[in-house]
Amino acid sequence: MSIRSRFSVEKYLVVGPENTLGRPVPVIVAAAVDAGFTCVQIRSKTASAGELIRLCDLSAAEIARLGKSDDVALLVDDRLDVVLAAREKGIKVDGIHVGQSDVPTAICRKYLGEESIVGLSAPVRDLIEFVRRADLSGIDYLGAGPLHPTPTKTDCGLDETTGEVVVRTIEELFELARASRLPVVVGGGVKAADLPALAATGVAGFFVVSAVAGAADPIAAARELAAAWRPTQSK
Ligand code: TZP
Ligand code: MG
Repeated sequence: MSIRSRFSVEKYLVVGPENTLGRPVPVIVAAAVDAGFTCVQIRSKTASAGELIRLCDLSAAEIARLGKSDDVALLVDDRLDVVLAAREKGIKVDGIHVGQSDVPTAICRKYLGEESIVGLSAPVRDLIEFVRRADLSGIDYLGAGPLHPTPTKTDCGLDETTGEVVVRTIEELFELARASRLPVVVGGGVKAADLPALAATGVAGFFVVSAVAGAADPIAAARELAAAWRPTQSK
């Protein structure tokens, strides 16, 4: 059975070298996976393709060392070329996450195959309309955010016509969880204190960068987040 049919976005780490306060990315990945995180995305806007491939290799090795290669999905943000090259080298990368203006999901699916995971960031505006009306076939989950404005990705939720950052309200996330047939993972400024209210909306999971990668003690932080997530339902 491929990981596509049983992976979970419940507890989702996004990380790249610019987020770790100088600590190695695989160390942060291991902290999260050991704490029970279910999905890892390698994301960097500064690393070269070669560096990203190396980070995939080392992260996949950490996930394997912890005995979780069949359960914890390893994804790459944006870089279809990196996923393909890593796989050519025999590295277990399970899929890709793309945004609205990145390589189209259908192209990702075509090149990565049916067993891969393809995630998509939801648009800033008209989110509920989008999940009701868009053709989401071939997509495995939706990312939505930010819950709070975040310095990690200042254009998250940015409406380019108004220059305003649009945050997701808890009420909107309730509606989104009900309207979406795909699992929805929510991030952007998420901290442990947000998780009870977020879980109560019925969304499938949360994603974080700095709450783990920027923590003084990433192991303790990942454990605190994992313990604070109490899902009300799963999709
Ligand atoms: N996508 C939407 S917001 C975000 C990404 C990668 C960054 C979230 O970072 P943080 O540090 O958890 O606010
Ligand atoms: Mg992108």
